Amino acid sequence: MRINPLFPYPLYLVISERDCYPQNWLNVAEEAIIGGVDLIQLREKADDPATFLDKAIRLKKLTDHYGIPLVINDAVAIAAQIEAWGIHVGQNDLQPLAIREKYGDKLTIGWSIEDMQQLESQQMYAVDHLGVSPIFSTKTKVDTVTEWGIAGLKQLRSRTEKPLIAIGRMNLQTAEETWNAGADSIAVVSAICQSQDPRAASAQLKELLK
Ligand code: TZP
Ligand code: MG
Repeated sequence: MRINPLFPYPLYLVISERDCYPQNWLNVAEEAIIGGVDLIQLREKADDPATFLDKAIRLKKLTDHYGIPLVINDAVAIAAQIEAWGIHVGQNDLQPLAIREKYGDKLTIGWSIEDMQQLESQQMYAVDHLGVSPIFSTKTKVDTVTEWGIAGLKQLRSRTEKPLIAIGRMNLQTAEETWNAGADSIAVVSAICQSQDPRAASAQLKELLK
Protein backbone atom coordinates (compact mmCIF):
# COMPACT_ATOMS: atom_id res chain seq x y z
CA MET A 1 0.00 0.00 0.00
CA ARG A 2 1.23 3.48 -0.90
CA ILE A 3 1.45 5.44 2.35
CA ASN A 4 2.18 9.15 2.70
CA PRO A 5 4.20 9.52 5.92
CA LEU A 6 2.63 12.98 6.35
CA PHE A 7 -0.83 11.39 6.40
CA PRO A 8 -0.60 7.63 6.90
CA TYR A 9 -4.37 7.12 7.01
CA PRO A 10 -5.57 5.79 3.66
CA LEU A 11 -9.14 4.99 4.71
CA TYR A 12 -10.89 7.89 6.44
CA LEU A 13 -14.40 7.55 7.90
CA VAL A 14 -16.59 10.64 8.37
CA ILE A 15 -19.36 9.73 10.77
CA SER A 16 -22.54 11.18 12.23
CA GLU A 17 -25.49 9.67 14.03
CA ARG A 18 -27.85 10.67 11.23
CA ASP A 19 -25.76 9.24 8.42
CA CYS A 20 -25.67 5.88 10.22
CA TYR A 21 -29.40 5.74 10.99
CA PRO A 22 -31.02 3.24 11.62
CA GLN A 23 -27.78 1.62 12.77
CA ASN A 24 -26.13 2.73 15.98
CA TRP A 25 -23.36 5.14 14.99
CA LEU A 26 -20.91 4.03 17.67
CA ASN A 27 -21.32 0.39 16.63
CA VAL A 28 -20.74 1.42 13.04
CA ALA A 29 -17.57 3.23 14.12
CA GLU A 30 -16.25 0.16 15.92
CA GLU A 31 -17.10 -2.23 13.10
CA ALA A 32 -15.45 0.12 10.60
CA ILE A 33 -12.26 0.29 12.65
CA ILE A 34 -12.12 -3.49 12.85
CA GLY A 35 -12.67 -3.60 9.09
CA GLY A 36 -9.70 -1.31 8.47
CA VAL A 37 -10.65 2.36 8.79
CA ASP A 38 -7.51 4.30 9.75
CA LEU A 39 -8.99 7.54 11.12
CA ILE A 40 -12.44 8.83 12.08
CA GLN A 41 -13.90 12.31 11.82
CA LEU A 42 -16.98 13.18 13.88
CA ARG A 43 -19.17 15.49 11.82
CA GLU A 44 -22.44 16.37 13.53
CA LYS A 45 -24.25 19.30 12.00
CA ALA A 46 -27.42 19.34 14.09
CA ASP A 47 -26.23 18.71 17.63
CA ASP A 48 -26.23 21.25 20.43
CA PRO A 49 -22.78 21.66 22.03
CA ALA A 50 -23.52 19.40 25.02
CA THR A 51 -24.72 16.54 22.81
CA PHE A 52 -21.77 16.97 20.49
CA LEU A 53 -19.34 16.94 23.42
CA ASP A 54 -20.92 13.78 24.80
CA LYS A 55 -20.57 12.03 21.44
CA ALA A 56 -17.03 13.27 21.01
CA ILE A 57 -16.02 11.88 24.40
CA ARG A 58 -17.58 8.50 23.63
CA LEU A 59 -15.95 8.29 20.22
CA LYS A 60 -12.58 9.39 21.64
CA LYS A 61 -12.70 6.46 24.07
CA LEU A 62 -13.28 4.12 21.16
CA THR A 63 -10.57 5.55 18.88
CA ASP A 64 -8.10 5.60 21.80
CA HIS A 65 -8.93 1.97 22.53
CA TYR A 66 -8.07 1.02 18.95
CA GLY A 67 -5.20 3.49 18.68
CA ILE A 68 -6.47 5.52 15.75
CA PRO A 69 -6.74 9.31 15.41
CA LEU A 70 -9.98 11.24 15.95
CA VAL A 71 -10.75 14.41 14.02
CA ILE A 72 -13.54 16.79 15.01
CA ASN A 73 -15.42 18.76 12.36
CA ASP A 74 -15.84 22.51 12.98
CA ALA A 75 -16.05 22.50 16.79
CA VAL A 76 -12.52 23.62 17.62
CA ALA A 77 -13.06 24.16 21.34
CA ILE A 78 -14.46 20.65 21.73
CA ALA A 79 -11.58 19.20 19.71
CA ALA A 80 -9.11 20.86 22.06
CA GLN A 81 -11.07 19.93 25.17
CA ILE A 82 -11.13 16.20 24.40
CA GLU A 83 -7.55 16.28 23.04
CA ALA A 84 -8.57 15.11 19.61
CA TRP A 85 -5.80 14.51 17.09
CA GLY A 86 -7.18 17.07 14.70
CA ILE A 87 -9.78 19.55 13.54
CA HIS A 88 -11.35 19.78 10.11
CA VAL A 89 -12.80 23.05 8.85
CA GLY A 90 -14.34 24.29 5.64
CA GLN A 91 -14.24 27.61 3.85
CA ASN A 92 -17.01 29.12 5.99
CA ASP A 93 -15.70 28.02 9.39
CA LEU A 94 -13.05 29.35 11.73
CA GLN A 95 -10.00 29.59 9.50
CA PRO A 96 -6.74 27.64 9.84
CA LEU A 97 -4.50 30.61 10.72
CA ALA A 98 -6.80 31.59 13.58
CA ILE A 99 -6.89 28.00 14.84
CA ARG A 100 -3.11 27.70 14.69
CA GLU A 101 -2.70 30.99 16.50
CA LYS A 102 -4.93 29.87 19.35
CA TYR A 103 -4.01 26.18 19.65
CA GLY A 104 -0.48 25.95 18.23
CA ASP A 105 0.45 22.40 17.34
CA LYS A 106 -2.07 20.76 19.68
CA LEU A 107 -4.42 20.04 16.78
CA THR A 108 -3.57 19.01 13.25
CA ILE A 109 -5.59 21.10 10.82
CA GLY A 110 -7.51 19.85 7.81
CA TRP A 111 -9.05 22.37 5.42
CA SER A 112 -11.59 21.68 2.67
CA ILE A 113 -10.83 23.32 -0.62
CA GLU A 114 -13.43 23.87 -3.27
CA ASP A 115 -11.46 25.61 -6.01
CA MET A 116 -7.90 25.98 -7.25
CA GLN A 117 -7.59 29.60 -6.12
CA GLN A 118 -7.84 28.58 -2.48
CA LEU A 119 -4.44 26.90 -2.87
CA GLU A 120 -2.93 30.40 -3.06
CA SER A 121 -4.54 31.51 0.20
CA GLN A 122 -2.41 32.61 3.17
CA GLN A 123 -4.43 30.07 5.15
CA MET A 124 -2.36 27.33 3.53
CA TYR A 125 0.53 28.18 5.89
CA ALA A 126 -1.51 26.80 8.76
CA VAL A 127 -2.94 23.78 6.96
CA ASP A 128 -1.60 20.26 7.49
CA HIS A 129 -3.75 18.46 4.93
CA LEU A 130 -6.49 19.24 2.44
CA GLY A 131 -9.98 17.87 1.95
CA VAL A 132 -10.70 17.80 -1.78
CA SER A 133 -14.39 18.58 -1.68
CA PRO A 134 -16.18 17.04 -3.42
CA ILE A 135 -14.53 14.70 -5.89
CA PHE A 136 -18.00 13.70 -7.08
CA SER A 137 -21.35 15.22 -6.15
CA THR A 138 -23.20 13.33 -3.46
CA LYS A 139 -26.58 13.28 -1.77
CA THR A 140 -24.82 13.25 1.59
CA LYS A 141 -23.75 16.90 1.19
CA VAL A 142 -25.71 19.00 -1.23
CA ASP A 143 -24.29 22.47 -0.54
CA THR A 144 -21.10 21.83 -2.48
CA VAL A 145 -19.68 24.15 -5.13
CA THR A 146 -18.24 22.09 -8.00
CA GLU A 147 -16.95 18.60 -8.56
CA TRP A 148 -13.17 18.31 -8.71
CA GLY A 149 -13.43 15.05 -10.60
CA ILE A 150 -10.39 12.91 -11.31
CA ALA A 151 -8.88 15.56 -13.59
CA GLY A 152 -9.18 18.24 -10.89
CA LEU A 153 -7.62 15.95 -8.31
CA LYS A 154 -4.66 15.25 -10.60
CA GLN A 155 -4.20 18.96 -11.18
CA LEU A 156 -4.21 19.60 -7.45
CA ARG A 157 -1.75 16.75 -6.96
CA SER A 158 0.68 18.45 -9.29
CA ARG A 159 0.35 21.79 -7.51
CA THR A 160 0.70 20.94 -3.82
CA GLU A 161 2.72 18.65 -1.61
CA LYS A 162 0.10 18.71 1.12
CA PRO A 163 -1.68 15.42 1.76
CA LEU A 164 -4.93 15.21 -0.20
CA ILE A 165 -8.05 13.63 1.25
CA ALA A 166 -10.61 12.80 -1.41
CA ILE A 167 -14.26 13.06 -0.37
CA GLY A 168 -17.59 12.87 -2.16
CA ARG A 169 -19.24 9.69 -3.43
CA MET A 170 -16.30 7.47 -2.57
CA ASN A 171 -17.39 3.84 -2.88
CA LEU A 172 -16.31 0.52 -4.37
CA GLN A 173 -16.85 1.95 -7.88
CA THR A 174 -14.96 5.24 -7.42
CA ALA A 175 -12.33 4.82 -4.70
CA GLU A 176 -9.69 2.93 -6.65
CA GLU A 177 -9.50 5.37 -9.55
CA THR A 178 -9.40 8.26 -7.08
CA TRP A 179 -6.62 6.63 -5.09
CA ASN A 180 -4.64 5.95 -8.25
CA ALA A 181 -5.01 9.60 -9.28
CA GLY A 182 -2.90 10.56 -6.26
CA ALA A 183 -5.20 10.89 -3.24
CA ASP A 184 -3.44 10.13 0.05
CA SER A 185 -6.69 9.22 1.74
CA ILE A 186 -10.20 8.24 0.73
CA ALA A 187 -12.90 9.73 2.97
CA VAL A 188 -16.22 7.93 3.13
CA VAL A 189 -19.63 8.52 4.66
CA SER A 190 -22.47 6.50 3.15
CA ALA A 191 -20.53 3.60 1.62
CA ILE A 192 -19.66 2.59 5.19
CA CYS A 193 -22.34 4.20 7.39
CA GLN A 194 -25.24 2.99 5.24
CA SER A 195 -23.80 -0.47 4.64
CA GLN A 196 -25.53 -3.44 6.26
CA ASP A 197 -22.04 -4.62 7.16
CA PRO A 198 -19.75 -1.67 7.88
CA ARG A 199 -16.88 -3.98 8.77
CA ALA A 200 -16.96 -5.77 5.42
CA ALA A 201 -17.55 -2.49 3.55
CA SER A 202 -14.45 -0.99 5.18
CA ALA A 203 -12.36 -4.06 4.44
CA GLN A 204 -13.43 -4.06 0.78
CA LEU A 205 -12.64 -0.37 0.37
CA LYS A 206 -9.28 -0.77 2.08
CA GLU A 207 -8.43 -3.61 -0.27
CA LEU A 208 -8.70 -1.21 -3.24
CA LEU A 209 -6.09 1.20 -1.85
CA LYS A 210 -2.77 -0.16 -2.96
N1 TZP B 1 -17.75 16.93 2.13
C1 TZP B 1 -17.72 16.89 0.80
S1 TZP B 1 -18.66 15.65 0.19
C2 TZP B 1 -19.10 15.14 1.74
C3 TZP B 1 -18.52 15.95 2.68
C4 TZP B 1 -18.68 15.84 4.13
C5 TZP B 1 -20.00 13.99 2.01
C6 TZP B 1 -19.49 12.69 1.47
O1 TZP B 1 -20.47 11.69 1.69
P1 TZP B 1 -20.55 10.34 0.83
O2 TZP B 1 -21.79 9.67 1.34
O3 TZP B 1 -19.32 9.55 1.16
O4 TZP B 1 -20.65 10.73 -0.60
MG1 MG C 1 -17.50 22.94 8.19
